[in-house]
Amino acid sequence: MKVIDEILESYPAKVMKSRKTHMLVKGEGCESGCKQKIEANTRTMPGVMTNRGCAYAGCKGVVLGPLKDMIHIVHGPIGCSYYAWGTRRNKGRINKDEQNFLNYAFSTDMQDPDVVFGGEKKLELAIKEAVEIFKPKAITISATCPVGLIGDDINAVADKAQKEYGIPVLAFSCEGYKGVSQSAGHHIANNKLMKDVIGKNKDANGDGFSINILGEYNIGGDGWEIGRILNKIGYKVLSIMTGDGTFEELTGAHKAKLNLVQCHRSINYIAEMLEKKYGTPWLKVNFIGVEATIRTLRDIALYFNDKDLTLKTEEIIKEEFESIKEDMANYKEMVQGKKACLFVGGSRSDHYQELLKDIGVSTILAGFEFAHRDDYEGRDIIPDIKIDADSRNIEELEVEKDEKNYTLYLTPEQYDELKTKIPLGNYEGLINLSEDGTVIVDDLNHFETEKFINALKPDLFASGIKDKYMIQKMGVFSKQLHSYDYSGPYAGFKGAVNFARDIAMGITSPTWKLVTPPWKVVKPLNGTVAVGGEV
Ligand code: CFM
Repeated sequence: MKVIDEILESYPAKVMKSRKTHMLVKGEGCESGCKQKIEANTRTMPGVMTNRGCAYAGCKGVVLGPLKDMIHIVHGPIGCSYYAWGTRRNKGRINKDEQNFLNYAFSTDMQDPDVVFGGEKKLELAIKEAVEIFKPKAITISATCPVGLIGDDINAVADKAQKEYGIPVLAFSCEGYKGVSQSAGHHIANNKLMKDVIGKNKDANGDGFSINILGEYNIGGDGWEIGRILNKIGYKVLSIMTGDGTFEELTGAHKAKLNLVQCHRSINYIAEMLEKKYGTPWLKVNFIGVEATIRTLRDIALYFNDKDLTLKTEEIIKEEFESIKEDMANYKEMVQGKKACLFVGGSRSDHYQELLKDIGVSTILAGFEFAHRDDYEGRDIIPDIKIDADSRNIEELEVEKDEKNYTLYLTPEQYDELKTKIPLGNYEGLINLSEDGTVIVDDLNHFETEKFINALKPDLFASGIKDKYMIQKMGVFSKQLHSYDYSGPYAGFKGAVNFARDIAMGITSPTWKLVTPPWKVVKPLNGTVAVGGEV
């Protein structure tokens, strides 16, 4: 594709060589249906303006942060805390007498002397204070970069505090530099939750159509809309990992009969480990999109294979669909035929393609910030992924079969048969799910974003706060798909209408034609550039 060649040609040789492996056009040079390869989960080139976050963001910000009945202490300078504070992950509901600390930010507020002389004492005091004031059920400690650099032993502090206060105190060595992006932090959080939290409630009950929802973080209330639909059908949701989730629920999550995986990237480790340890299969689902939600609900019903449940599923699908049909059709009429680019973290660029399709908007570019090759190419390439030094940094937790709690809902034969019909234990990946001709880019940067916008002329560029305003100054509507621009929910049936409304409103706004970007108004500075030489 011309624009890709242009982008690559403007790079220095070394950058060009690397970036070349991170982009492709679906189906190009692959007409006979071959598998396309993309490089991912590697270091961003120094000097490139990436949208990625850090390992701490993935651990504390994404996976641990939404667990509302735990206190999450950040051991580090206050800036790191501010960055990972609740904001759009603070949607939690509680019943009377339950604990919710989502709106607090707990930090040790490390200062220069703590970096010089060590911060362990300060951390001990912070835990003491938190226990005395809030009496939480459990505490997490997340390490930020300086903690790892000076060598504070947060595990020792956590062990000591756990003995002293009699509650679980879990230390996460998720220093920002632990990986090439937030993805490393997801893995670190998954490992410890699996080791020290999930399965600890020996009296947990998994009767009925019990499920967990993994990789759903309740952004904009998505988890609530998903829960509403599932409860209506008759499922028993044991836990949500981790949106509006609790420590308490996680301890009994091992009893579920099926795990649904919404965001594959952030939680596939737990999904895999649960299957190995307890026999619970996982199913890749997508609640983003009307058609996607309907398909997902039917897939879940197929797994449980119960006559009444299947009938109820169809009844609810019909009822919900009827209630939104007209609104969806109206919005579709307003935006049909428009083109979108999607660039989000590690799963939404795939999920949102389906919702956009519902309203007639096609995706012409899709990319992830920090996904791995399996999120692009599908899980069957996992054995071919080369483990590099950066990935080796993070422990591959080995779990063993828990003989006492290991149960199979399906016989191995039933499992194999069903696997041919629904994505049981499988994720096909972004490339396979995209239409031919879609540009697929990993770790897109600002320079490339501008180039692609100029060449592809999308009507919508869905991304995040780091490039939203740069895009809008170019006269293109930009929708944040991380925070939803504080709108939502966008999941399920009712959420789809919210999304369609927001997109129709954005695309049809006359504003974009009126925008004159600052670089067209402000003249470049004139004058001779000093080049050195004689004075
Ligand atoms: Fe999963 Fe997420 Fe995402 Fe993600 Fe994120 Fe996120 Fe995201 Mo922002 S867990 S990968 S690390 S769906 S915070 S709720 S929106 S980049 S696409």
